[in-house]
Amino acid sequence: MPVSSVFDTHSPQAGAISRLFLLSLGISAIIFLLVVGLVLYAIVRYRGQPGQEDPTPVFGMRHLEIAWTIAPAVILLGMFGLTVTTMRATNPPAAKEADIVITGYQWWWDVRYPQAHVVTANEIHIPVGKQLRIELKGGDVIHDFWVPQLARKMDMVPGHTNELLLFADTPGTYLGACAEYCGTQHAWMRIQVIAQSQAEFDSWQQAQARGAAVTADAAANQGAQRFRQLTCSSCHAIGGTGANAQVGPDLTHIASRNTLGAGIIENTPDNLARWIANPHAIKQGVLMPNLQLSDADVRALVAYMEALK
Ligand code: HEC
Ligand SMILES: [Cu+2]
Repeated sequence: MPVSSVFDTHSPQAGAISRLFLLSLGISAIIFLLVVGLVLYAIVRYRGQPGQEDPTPVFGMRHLEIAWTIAPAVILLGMFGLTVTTMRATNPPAAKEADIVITGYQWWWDVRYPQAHVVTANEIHIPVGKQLRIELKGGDVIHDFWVPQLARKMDMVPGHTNELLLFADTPGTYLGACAEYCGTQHAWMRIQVIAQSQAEFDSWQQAQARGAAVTADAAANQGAQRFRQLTCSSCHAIGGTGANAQVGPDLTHIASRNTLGAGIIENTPDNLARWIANPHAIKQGVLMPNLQLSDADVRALVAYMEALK
């Protein structure tokens, strides 16, 4: 699994946020050490001695009071200025068509590329070195999109579209998560951003834009038929087959994804079978029902999904 550290940023906007964070951490550390140091010094230096009289109390000290009013005011003003600059650096420029539209659902992400007519889920492919404009929406409750190494953190609110810039300077897989508690499986609402060279990205996008693969495999065709009969198609879309419901993730190219259930398990044939047989055993409370399928149905459905490259 790739790691995701706020200290290892890969975009100008994430870098700006990280620098501001480190600066405020540094300033806070200095103030903390100063206060604790002075308290410790006073405790030791002015500790009571046997037979000593009480010291005379001191009231007011204008110079000191002016100093400790002005110093924090200057620090706060400075931080305010830097925060405004950072916000400017991380906000997208004035309205332009979105490159990717991401909608948060309990507990997965719907990902659309409107210009290329591509729909996928939980894994966002992007070309390296390009500032992409992302629209964020909430499909049911409030979610929050956060990929710390690449972009700022942003709420996904039902009925309101938010925007952010997504950029990666190096190819790789960057992890993110929902950062706004949204119900039982909030912790397993993970997202991957897969940054690729422009050529790799283009061929991925072309493959995703095609309808579902057609195979001659008997088991896979049996699975396709069961998919329609078993009401899978009342929740899932598979491009080019007439299944176009959007309650759950689009499955047109499910076999091309790394994970299932928004990152909870790797996408292998065995795991796919476990998921279809009973998704609740893997992701408790998930909004896909346990359809009590026979082993034969599970096998056929897995053969079908594995063909959906
Ligand atoms: C009531 C709606 C509903 C029905 C019916 C349903 N699903 Fe799902 N399915 C979902 C939802 C919602 C998710 C996403 C769950 C999550 O990750 O939290 C999902 C996830 C999946 C995934 C994982 C996709 C991914 O990218 O992570 C697969 C595979 C899948 N369903 C296959 C099926 C099959 C096969 C059937 C029929 C036997 C079926 N589903 C029936 C709602 C449904
Ligand atoms: Cu959440």
